[in-house]
Amino acid sequence: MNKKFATLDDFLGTYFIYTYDNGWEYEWYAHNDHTVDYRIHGGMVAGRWVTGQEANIVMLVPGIYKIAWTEPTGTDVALDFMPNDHRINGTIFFPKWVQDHPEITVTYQNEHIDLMEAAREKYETYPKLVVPEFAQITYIGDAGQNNTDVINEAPYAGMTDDIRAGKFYDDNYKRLSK
Ligand code: FER
Repeated sequence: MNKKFATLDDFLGTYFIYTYDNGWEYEWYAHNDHTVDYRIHGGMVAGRWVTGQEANIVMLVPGIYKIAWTEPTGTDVALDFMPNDHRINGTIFFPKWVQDHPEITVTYQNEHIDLMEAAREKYETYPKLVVPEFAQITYIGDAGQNNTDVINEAPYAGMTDDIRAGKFYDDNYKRLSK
C-alpha cells in the first residue's frame, strides 16, 4: 500500500482491491498496456469476472491514470486512478438490459462472449444507467505485467479478506495451495 506511483510503468502490472462509496467492491489488475482483468464482489453484477479486456490506459500527469473500455455487453467503463491517494473515480454506463437482467452477465464472461452479444441485440440499450462513484483502494499489489495467475478463478464470499490477509497469493501472485 506504500508504493509511490510516478510513471506509466509504475502502474502497469499493479493489482488493486477497492470499494466504491456505494459499497461495490472490485479487484482490478492492469495486465499490460492494453488489457485489464477484474472480479466483481459487490453490487448489481457481483460474481462477474473478466480477463483480457481491451482497454485504453494512459497516464494523465505523474501518478494519475485514466482507463476506459467498452465491453461485449455494451457496458462502458471509465476509471481515474489516483493510487498515491488510494482513491479512484469510476463511471460505469450500463445498457438498460444489464440493469434488467444482470444475472446474464454474472459469469466468467470470456467463455460466454456469444451470449453477451446476443443479449445486447435482444434486449433494450436505452436509457442507460450511469453510475459515477469514488472508491477507496484497500489493497495494492505488485503482480508484474502479463501475470495470468492473478485473476484466474471465480470470486467467492470472503475472497478479498483472504487476499488482504495474505492467505490467497504468494509473493509472485500465484495462488497459495488451498
Ligand atoms: C470497475 C471495474 C470494472 C468498474 C466497473 C467494472 C465502475 C466493470 C463492470 C461491469 O462489467 O459490469 O472499477 O467500476
